[in-house]
Amino acid sequence: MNLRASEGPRQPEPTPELNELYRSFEDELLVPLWTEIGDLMPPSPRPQAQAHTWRWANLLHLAERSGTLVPVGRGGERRAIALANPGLGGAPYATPTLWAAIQYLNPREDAPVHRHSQHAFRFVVEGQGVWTVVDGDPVAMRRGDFLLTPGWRFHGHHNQSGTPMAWLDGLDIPFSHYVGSGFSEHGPDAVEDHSTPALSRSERLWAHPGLRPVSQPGSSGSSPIAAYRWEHTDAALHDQLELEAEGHPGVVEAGHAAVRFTNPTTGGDVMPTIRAEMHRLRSGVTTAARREVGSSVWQVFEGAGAVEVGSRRWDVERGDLVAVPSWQPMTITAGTSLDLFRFADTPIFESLHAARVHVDGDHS
Ligand code: GTQ
Ligand code: FE2
Repeated sequence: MNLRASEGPRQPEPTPELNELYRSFEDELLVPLWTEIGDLMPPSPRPQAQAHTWRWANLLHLAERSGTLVPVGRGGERRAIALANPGLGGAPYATPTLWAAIQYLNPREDAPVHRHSQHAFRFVVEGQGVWTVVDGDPVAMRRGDFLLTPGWRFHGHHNQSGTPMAWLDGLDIPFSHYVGSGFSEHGPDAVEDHSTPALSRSERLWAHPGLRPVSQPGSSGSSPIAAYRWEHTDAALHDQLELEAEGHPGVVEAGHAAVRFTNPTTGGDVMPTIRAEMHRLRSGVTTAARREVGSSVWQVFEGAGAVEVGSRRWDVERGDLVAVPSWQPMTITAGTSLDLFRFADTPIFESLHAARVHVDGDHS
C-alpha cells in the first residue's frame, strides 16, 4: 500500500493554536510523522544520490597534477581523490555507502602503513609497478587485477617502478561514517618489505581453483585471497561466452557473461560490505533493465558503449566510472566488446534481509 499524506486524514486548517503547536515541536526538537511520511516511506526507494559519470581522462589528469603538487605521507595518508556524488551535498561519497577514489603514486614513492576497520579494495584499469603490502605480504598490482585490503589489516603501498601509477580504490567509508563504526591507527611511516614478488604469499596459499589449504580455518568475514588476477577473470568470462556459443548455460543473459569475486571459504562475497563483479558484453548487446536495492559503482575496463541509469544516458569508454543509486533501472549497451568492473553494497542488504532485485521482462 502506498502511504501518502494526501491519502491520510485531512490536515487541519492552520490556526494560531496549530502554528504554536508546530513551533513547540521545533523548540523540543520533535517532528510529527504526518508532515514527513511521503518522504520517509515512499512506495519505492527515492535515494538522495544521483546517477552520475566521471571521466577517467579527467580523473587521471587531476591525479597527475596532484602528483606534482601534493606530497604523500603521514597525516594525509594517501594521494586519493574521491568521487563526490552530486546528490550527497559535496561529501566524498560516490554513493551513500561506497567510497570510490583514484589513487596516484609517483615513481619510488611509499604510502605509509596504516589500518582501519573500513574494508577496501583496489582495481587496476591500467598500469603496474606498485606493490600493496598487506599485513607484511607484498601484493603486485597489474592491469585487470582486483586486490583486497579487508578491515584492520595493516597496509602500505610502494611504487617500485620508474613510472607513476594510478588505480581505483573502493571502500565502505561512507557507510562506516554514517553509522559511526570506524576505527583506525598508524603503522610504520614507510613500507618495510620492498620486495617485488610476482605472487603474494596469500595467493600461493589460497588462489588455486577449488582448492583450500587444509591447515587453514575458514574466514566468514573476508576472503583470504589478496589478489584476483586478470588472467583468471578473463578466462572465466571468455569461457562463459564460448559455452554460450556452444549452446550451454552460464551467461546471465544473451551475450552477457559475468563473474563475482568470492571468498573461497564461504562462496559468499569477498568482504562483509562490498560485492565485486566483472562483466563482459558481446558487441551490440543491450542488457535488460535491472534495479537493485543498494547502490553500485561501475568502471569500464575495456571497450566502449553506453550506460543508461533512470532518465540519464552516457557514452562511456575505458576507465569511465558510473554511480548507480538504489532502485534506479540500469541498462548497458556494448558498442564494442565491453568489459566492466562493478562493486556494490549488496552484502549489507542481504545481511539485513532487505535486498531486492527487479529485472525487466523477468517473471520467474
Ligand atoms: O589506500 O589505504 O582511497 O585508507 C581511502 C582510504 C585509500 C588506502 C583510499 C585509504 C586508502
Ligand atoms: Fe587504507
